[in-house]
Amino acid sequence: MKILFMYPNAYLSNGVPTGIATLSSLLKERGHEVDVFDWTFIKTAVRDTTPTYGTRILLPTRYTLEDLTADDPVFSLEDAFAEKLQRFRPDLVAVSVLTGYFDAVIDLLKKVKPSCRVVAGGIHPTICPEDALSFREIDMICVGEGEEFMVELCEAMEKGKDITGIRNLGYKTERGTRFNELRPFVNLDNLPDMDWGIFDKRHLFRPFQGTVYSGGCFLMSRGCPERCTYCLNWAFRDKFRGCGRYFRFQSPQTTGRQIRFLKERYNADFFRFYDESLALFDEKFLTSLVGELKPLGIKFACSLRPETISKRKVDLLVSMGCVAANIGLESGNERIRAEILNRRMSNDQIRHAVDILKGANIRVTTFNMIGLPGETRENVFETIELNKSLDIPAVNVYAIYPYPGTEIYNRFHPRLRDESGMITPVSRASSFGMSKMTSGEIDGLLRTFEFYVRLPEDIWPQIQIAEGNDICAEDARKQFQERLTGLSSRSASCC
Ligand code: B12
Ligand code: SF4
Repeated sequence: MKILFMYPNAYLSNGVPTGIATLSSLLKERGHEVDVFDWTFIKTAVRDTTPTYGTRILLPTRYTLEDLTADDPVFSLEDAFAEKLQRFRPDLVAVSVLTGYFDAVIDLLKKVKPSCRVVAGGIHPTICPEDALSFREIDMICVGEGEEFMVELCEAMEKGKDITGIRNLGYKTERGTRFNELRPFVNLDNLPDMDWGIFDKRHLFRPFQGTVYSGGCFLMSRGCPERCTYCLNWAFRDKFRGCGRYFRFQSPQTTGRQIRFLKERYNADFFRFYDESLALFDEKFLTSLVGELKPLGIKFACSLRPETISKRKVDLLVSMGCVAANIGLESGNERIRAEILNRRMSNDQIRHAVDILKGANIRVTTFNMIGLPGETRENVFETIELNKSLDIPAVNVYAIYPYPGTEIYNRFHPRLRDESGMITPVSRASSFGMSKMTSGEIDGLLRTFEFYVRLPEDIWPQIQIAEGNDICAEDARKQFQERLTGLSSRSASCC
């Protein structure tokens, strides 16, 4: 069978997606041919959607991703897809899609209709299966994990067998949609090494502190023990009750084997671990991981929850290659953080954790959100003040998006689709009206958040002018940006 994956993604937002890379590897093991239609390097006017406001620095590198793509031809997404279909002639198109990209995928499939069947998997079909199946362009979906599902589906299709009994399948019948029983979770230690080979090599571009490394994304766990109200883990935990232990992780030996493979095969030496917090693991596990990773001499960035951090654990992380960490601070107001977001950590815990990390020479960044339910402008300044007090080199800030399935969504019930039938794009997340600020005010604070954090308080009145949406405000922002980074156009994105 020939399977063409589709990875809808923002232009130049690089990093090989772990889901498709694992599915591709498994399918190839079974003798199938695999290719990917990846939007990341298609230079078009079609862009998402998801502006990130944050410090995109830090040190300039010899070359940037923009340099590497400067000579790429401009293509329309439709032409690129039509050409791919024509060249590869797939027997199945397999789309991996998040909510924010779903409408763009449907739009593309409407314009360029593959002559084979289309299966969709990933977050949107898993969380909104009825919505995903309501489109003529999608023949069937996978709810949840796709490994065993895809192997069974492709084998059945190849042999012309009935597919309607396959677990995790959602499909259409004359009498409506049918959703099959969910299968138990896969054992993460049984998964193959990821296949990064089907992706454009520029996905491996990893600038860090002025040096260009080669590498990508890695997860050694699935699920999460927490229940933050804005996160989909909330929904997954309930949806997959009975499928096995929700928060699972693979052994340090499997991680060591898989990272060694990526290093040897793709020269990968810089990784971004997307596990919720590497410090969640106990010291015994981390010590074992040191034994696996230290000999490989890799560097990595990871996420850490402040309340899981201790000096001893941080020392272990450093000795296995940790050089950068981000902390989900989200709000500077402890009540909002605890009551609205269900993240129970104090500002003191955050400060203490950051001190430990900085003491270990780990570069710390934070993740923050604006537009939270009930939030006022004063509350946003509490977040700014807390970040300021941490004295860290970079901050990331987003407008909260109430994704279907999250507790925040259940509480506020915004409509998934607006009057025109479209899913509200992530770029309009400020418009949900959950906070006490207007959408314009939230967008202005997103544009200037990092300036407030990193520039002296006596120029805050000027920064307020830069919150605007006119040319003067834009000019002011450019000046602040230059002052902040000492760089003008050549910037290297941070991990
Ligand atoms: C790592 C990660 C990222 C990384 C991605 C790195 C990379 N290139 O892989 C980065 C930081 C770039 C990222 C970006 C974004 N992310 Co993100 N991310 C995650 C995270 C933490 C883990 C995803 C992951 O790799 N899981 C492990 C793999 C193996 O699982 P998987 O991808 O889901 O794939 C499995 C199944 O879904 C299924 N499957 C997947 N595709 C397909 C296709 C077919 C055909 C089949 C049959 C099955 C199948 O099989 C796979 C194996 O079992 C999740 C949280 C979570 N719990 O999922 C959020 C999450 C997916 N991200 C989210 C969001 C919102 C985003 C952004 C939009 C953020 C932003 N504002 O920019 C962007 C969009 C990028 C994009 N185009 O996908 C949301 C999605 C919400 C939604 N409803 O869509 C999540 C769920 C977090 C949350 N808020 O709860 N993300
Ligand atoms: S936001 Fe992070 S800590 Fe909270 S439930 Fe999601 S993955 Fe877990």
